[in-house]
Amino acid sequence: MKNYTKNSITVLLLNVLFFTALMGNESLQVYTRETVSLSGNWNIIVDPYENGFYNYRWEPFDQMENPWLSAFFMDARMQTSTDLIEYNFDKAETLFVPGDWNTQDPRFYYYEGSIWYRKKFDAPGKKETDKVYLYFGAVNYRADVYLNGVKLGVHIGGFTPFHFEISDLLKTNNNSLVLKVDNKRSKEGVPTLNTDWWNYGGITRDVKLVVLPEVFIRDYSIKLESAENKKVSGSILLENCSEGQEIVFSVPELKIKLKLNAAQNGKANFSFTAKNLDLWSPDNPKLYEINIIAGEDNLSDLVGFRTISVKGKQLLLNDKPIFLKGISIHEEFAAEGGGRVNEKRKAEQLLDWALELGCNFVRLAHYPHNEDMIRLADNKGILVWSEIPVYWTIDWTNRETFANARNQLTENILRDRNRASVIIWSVSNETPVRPDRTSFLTKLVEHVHSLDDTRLVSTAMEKHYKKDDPSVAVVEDPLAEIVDIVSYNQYIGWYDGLPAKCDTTEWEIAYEKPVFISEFGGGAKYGYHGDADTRWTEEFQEDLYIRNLEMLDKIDGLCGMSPWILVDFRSPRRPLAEIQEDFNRKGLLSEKGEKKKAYFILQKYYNDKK
Ligand code: GCB
Repeated sequence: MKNYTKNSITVLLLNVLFFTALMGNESLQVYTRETVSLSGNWNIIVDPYENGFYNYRWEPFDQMENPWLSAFFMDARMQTSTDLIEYNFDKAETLFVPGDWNTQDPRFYYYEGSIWYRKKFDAPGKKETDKVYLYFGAVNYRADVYLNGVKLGVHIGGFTPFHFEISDLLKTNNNSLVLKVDNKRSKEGVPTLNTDWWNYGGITRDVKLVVLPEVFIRDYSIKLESAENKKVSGSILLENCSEGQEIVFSVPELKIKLKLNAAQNGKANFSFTAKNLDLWSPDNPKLYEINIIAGEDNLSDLVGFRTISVKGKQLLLNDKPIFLKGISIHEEFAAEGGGRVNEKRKAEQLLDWALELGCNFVRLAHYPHNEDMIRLADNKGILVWSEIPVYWTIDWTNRETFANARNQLTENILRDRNRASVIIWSVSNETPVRPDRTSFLTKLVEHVHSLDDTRLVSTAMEKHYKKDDPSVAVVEDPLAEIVDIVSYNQYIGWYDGLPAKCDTTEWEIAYEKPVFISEFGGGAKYGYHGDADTRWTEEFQEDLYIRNLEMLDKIDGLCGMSPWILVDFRSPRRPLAEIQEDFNRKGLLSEKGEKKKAYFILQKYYNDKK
């Protein structure tokens, strides 16, 4: 390896200083702030062998005191005609950010591995004392992030936001931001090796620069404590402030204006009662502007106030029973050939399809969706089930896997805990009933309670049959004891018998809790017609919906459902030629948005439902 150009620049010593193994997370509220977007074309280098990351002894360059210029994060260029540097971002091809790589170039359709991204940018206008943060909406799956050759850190998990403070590393011009993005699946990952959705890689959500004054509002939380008393409480968290820092919190429409003082840890709690508070609900998605001012910083947001609770087998929104007319949704928009939703208009189209179906609820499967989706749900009055990708067969006894799942849950909750639309945090989907899994998930449920005591916790479980009577379906899962609503997926008529089996199946759910059907469904290819006995026809799916709805309606305590699924979605598990062609066909709409017959069955059921 003598040929390699070595570099001894000392700035790299800083790598050790700035390196953080897995991002810890303090949240940063960014969505409503003025930011500088780094969207656009980024130069990329495809690196299946991770050549830009490891030397030929497989030692990571970024842990060496003097990494060679061959480390891609150095973003180096040949200076003399004899230099040997075997990459050049300036001349490299580009990909659009935000966006998955799979649908931007046919070469990357099935790609799982590393791609390096590089963006050059000038520092945004700022005062000497200002703080600059670099914010990522999501990168799937692992992101190693470098600025001007210095490692900022690593983030693991493909669907939640993370950020770095970069004030001290920023140059006035020509900053080099480099990411190694790796979407390789692994046994110990969350999700693990096996999923039923496309493993879209890349910088899939927005990248933003945020300039903040030295003392700034990092985060806040707000909640309606009681629908009856209309009492609201919350807290505000400042960064870099001294004890006693003044904060003004106001809700102009309610004529609420509170003067607060931060404690030593930067926190200030508040509460108020507003007898004239108009509660948020699907029928009345009322949002109030709130303003927080602290020193030179101010943060505004739109917030709805509602409660969600259970009483016996009843689900109550603002103390009144509600039936969740739901549908499951993947964060994908393939209508125009794309994959992951990377624009607000696409998120909005998905929600508008759900509204047209008659829904007041969406299950955002199987991972946190983009923030636009949640904000739009707030605006449109759609209730939300929010989930992390603890799916099927996680490595239950691995401590890192647990830390990773817990971290994704934290990041999800801290991003969305002020959104009225979100009523359920789900910790997993279809996991096997065994002690190591139950202890893993119990700890996650406890973690949710510690972060947010205002919402329900659930998980999508599975059904079983009574041992002595196979015509009676039951849920036997210790997890059902600790979640707030008993939710489960069931596929009678598709994986379990044919649709007629619904007619002879009865349900006995032994728990004194509301019952929610988190999935049911079957596949149909749009435009493929035949009789109801022919699998993949629209008629088969239509019949399956008719019989399932009739069966499910008889369940004692049924509080709603989110059939599987709104739109056909890509999955590597679905290769059947002429029918699937890489799409799971259980959508009520084709990937282009064409309505199948079953769509109208569910629409009528929801429209008739009180
Ligand atoms: C399930 C999973 C979902 C799959 C679906 C299917 O139970 O929760 O992720 O896509 O079944 O189509 O098999």
